[in-house]
Amino acid sequence: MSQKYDASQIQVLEGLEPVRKRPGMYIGSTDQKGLHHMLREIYDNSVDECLAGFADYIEVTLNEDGSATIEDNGRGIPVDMMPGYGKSALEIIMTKLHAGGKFGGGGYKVSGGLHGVGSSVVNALSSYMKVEVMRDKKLYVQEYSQGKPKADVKQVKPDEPITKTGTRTTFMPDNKIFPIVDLNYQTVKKQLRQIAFLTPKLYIKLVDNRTNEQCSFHFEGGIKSYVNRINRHKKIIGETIYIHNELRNVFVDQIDIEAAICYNDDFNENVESFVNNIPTHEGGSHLTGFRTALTRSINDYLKKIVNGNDKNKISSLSGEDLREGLTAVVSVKFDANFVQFEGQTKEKLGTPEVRPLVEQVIKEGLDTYFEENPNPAREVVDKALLTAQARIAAKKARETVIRKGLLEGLGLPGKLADCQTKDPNEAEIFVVEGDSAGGSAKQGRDRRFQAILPLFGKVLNTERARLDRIINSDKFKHLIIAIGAGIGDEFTPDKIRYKKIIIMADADVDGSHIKTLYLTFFFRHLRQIIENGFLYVAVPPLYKAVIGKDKKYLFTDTEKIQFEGENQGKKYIIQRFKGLGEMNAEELWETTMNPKTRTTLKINIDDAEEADETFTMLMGSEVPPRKRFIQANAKYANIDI
Ligand code: 0RA
Repeated sequence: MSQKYDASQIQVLEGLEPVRKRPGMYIGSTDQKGLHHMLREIYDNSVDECLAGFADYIEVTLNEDGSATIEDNGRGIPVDMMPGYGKSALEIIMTKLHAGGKFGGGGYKVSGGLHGVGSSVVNALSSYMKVEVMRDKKLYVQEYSQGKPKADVKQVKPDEPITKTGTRTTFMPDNKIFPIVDLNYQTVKKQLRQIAFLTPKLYIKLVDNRTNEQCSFHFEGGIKSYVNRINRHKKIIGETIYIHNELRNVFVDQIDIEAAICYNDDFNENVESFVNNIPTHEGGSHLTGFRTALTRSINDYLKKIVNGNDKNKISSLSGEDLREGLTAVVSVKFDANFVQFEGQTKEKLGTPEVRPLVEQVIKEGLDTYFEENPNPAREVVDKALLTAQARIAAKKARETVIRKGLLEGLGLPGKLADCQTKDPNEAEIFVVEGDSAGGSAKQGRDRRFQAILPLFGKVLNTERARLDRIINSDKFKHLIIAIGAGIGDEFTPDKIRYKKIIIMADADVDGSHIKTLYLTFFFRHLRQIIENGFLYVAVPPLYKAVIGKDKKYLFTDTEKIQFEGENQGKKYIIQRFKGLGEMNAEELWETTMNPKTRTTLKINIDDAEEADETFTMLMGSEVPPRKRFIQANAKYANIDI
């Protein structure tokens, strides 16, 4: 790490032609996710520079023209000539695939982006890009178009004397590649907040010049602050435990391991894991090591404090008992060259050597903590013992429920209007709130492949409900049976009857509450459905505009204002849909159900997690945050999901 870098250490591979041919191969996709990934690729380099100890400030600006600028106060990308290339290192880094992605001997590169592809890929997929480097009191600039340099790297006269070092990159995502070039302030804000939690040395600022919004992040407490944030509306048990250590190892060279752990009084678990600051939603070897250590350490401590004569006491806790109410952030950092990602979405750490290392560090850290902090330790153990007792009782209850054939024997719910196809790849099910909307949906659908399940009535508060109660609630029971794959331990993905499950609710506050509830339910009890990309929400229009014989549906208030602006002098009528039930079958089909004309939003784990947070706040055990939230939002009466 201490070795000096220069141009000769950067390995050069190939040109950028393949990137524009198959962008998805390099950035995953060209939708909103891929677009935001572009930005992340750029600032990850700045984060690397911070992790290497040379930068502590990153500023991200979303510019009015749709481009973005990322500036850091690192050493500045090297601009000296590359031996054997006759070109500046900067140009090679920006125009060659993988150049700068992997360093030669001595370069310990950590973050390297989701796919570790680096700046050149972003350059290739940008209609315009500019890199400004401040080094040696000089300013160097190079500009590009679709990855091709417009001229050699030039030293230019700065507006003001250069007193610092750093790199400033501006890029405009190419609208020939990305159908929508609209970087979302909230999405970027969330990403940067997470980076700041994971990189406590860093100061991050985000500015949106389109809306004049801005925010700054710096968390000295790092992932400990992160866990405290997760629990900010919860009642915690004990306190947040923080463990950190760095190991050397023949397989992964050097590895930095840290975890922050805290229990709360909920039934659910919320553990987030990261490898080199990249979220690993599917877990992997680091998380396995963490869980093993947690179970072993708490059980060791339990054995120490338990009275050997008391035969009624539970003598060992299962991993499941220790999950209830667990919140934790587990973060490991090691040389990106040894990182193997696997799983459905490449969000699972392979690298088996990491497991025992994490286990060792966490076990030692927890053992020491329990030894030195008997009071909070006792609280955690007592909670786990209670969970174990409840689990044993609930298991008995559940077995009775399942044995009674509550889920299997019953057949499909009477309210379900099933589709004709039995092929889950073609079949979709609309979960519709309310009987009148359900009626329109049944009439309007294409029965060959669309099923309708109208559900009605109060949704059970799954926040505090155990699985056996959820199975017994009518609403979710019908949904679980219709989907066909069971729930909890009994979940069998092969039995899924529809690979598109579309939640359809009104475009108002109640509708958004209902969506939150369903998303929370899936997030907690049928997470695999979200992970497989099977969950969607429908987007119904808010208004119908009629001009003479023509009609147009308007989906947002912005669209309505635009529409009104376009019609000066022309006569038109705008009708507001108060709910889905107000639309007739034809309207519902045209706007919300017909795959050719509708919009659906695919729900990802982040969306569901956010819904879960909102839900916790609204329904959870802590009253004050809910009250604050409702008061603060009463005027707008709008809950974003
Ligand atoms: C390679 C070597 C050096 C710095 C960097 C890359 C670097 C890259 C980026 C990308 C964004 N910000 C960055 N900051 C630094 C070290 C050069 C030296 O030895 O001074």
